[in-house]
Amino acid sequence: MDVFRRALVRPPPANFADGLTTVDLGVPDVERALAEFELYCEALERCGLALTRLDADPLFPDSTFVEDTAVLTSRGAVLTRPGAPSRAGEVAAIEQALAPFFASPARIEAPGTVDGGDICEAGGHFFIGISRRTNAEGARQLAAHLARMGFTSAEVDILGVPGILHLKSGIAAVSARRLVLIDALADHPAFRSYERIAIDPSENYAANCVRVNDALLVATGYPKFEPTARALDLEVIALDMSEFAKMDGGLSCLSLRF
Ligand code: CIR
Repeated sequence: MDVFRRALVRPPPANFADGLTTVDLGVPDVERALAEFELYCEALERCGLALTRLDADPLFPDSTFVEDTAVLTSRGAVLTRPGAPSRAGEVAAIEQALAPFFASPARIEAPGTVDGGDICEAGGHFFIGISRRTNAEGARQLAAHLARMGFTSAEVDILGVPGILHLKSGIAAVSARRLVLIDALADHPAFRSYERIAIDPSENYAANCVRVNDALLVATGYPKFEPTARALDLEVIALDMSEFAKMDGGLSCLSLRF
């Protein structure tokens, strides 16, 4: 797995509750979301990452979910074109913030759309989810950019998979060869050659865990997954994601790691 040294983060704005959501978990409490966000940032720092913190931006209520605006690799960056029109303007600030670290990033062009949440890397191979946010043209452009950098990729169509917004709502790579998967994705041919760790269907949200160097960030409140996570020989850092879950967000969405 790549060693991460930095991450880009952005706190939720005061109007966070005006963002997009498909779930019915209630209205997020912004004060509480900010407290969860701070603990998330502390966890990344404990993993050795230096954080670039952008200011909150009320023009974009979903802008705390920075992961969707770029695909960062060890060999270059691709700025995305988010699939939700209300989020398209989020990319400009991210482009500026990444400029010191990534010279001449590639970008997804219209009519392509890609949300970073649909992209999962496992040891130099990228799974690209086709979803309501990432379309076939966006996937094609991204695959070509990745190929130019020397990476391989495979598409995974999640349009028929109920209950997940992005591919990474249902999958995480905990090592180059080992994936955590929800049941609905477990038998997909793209994952056949991997060691697969199953998520109990009552705990699908737990699939969005994040490997950061020698640690695994997991969401609190998933008692079936927690012992599995603890058996992986990684430091497990459990974080409360209650307010972000209300807006369809998970652990991976809150940072761009590189
Ligand atoms: C959205 O609908 O775009 C946000 N409310 C949630 C985005 C979550 N991002 C992610 O899973 N990568």
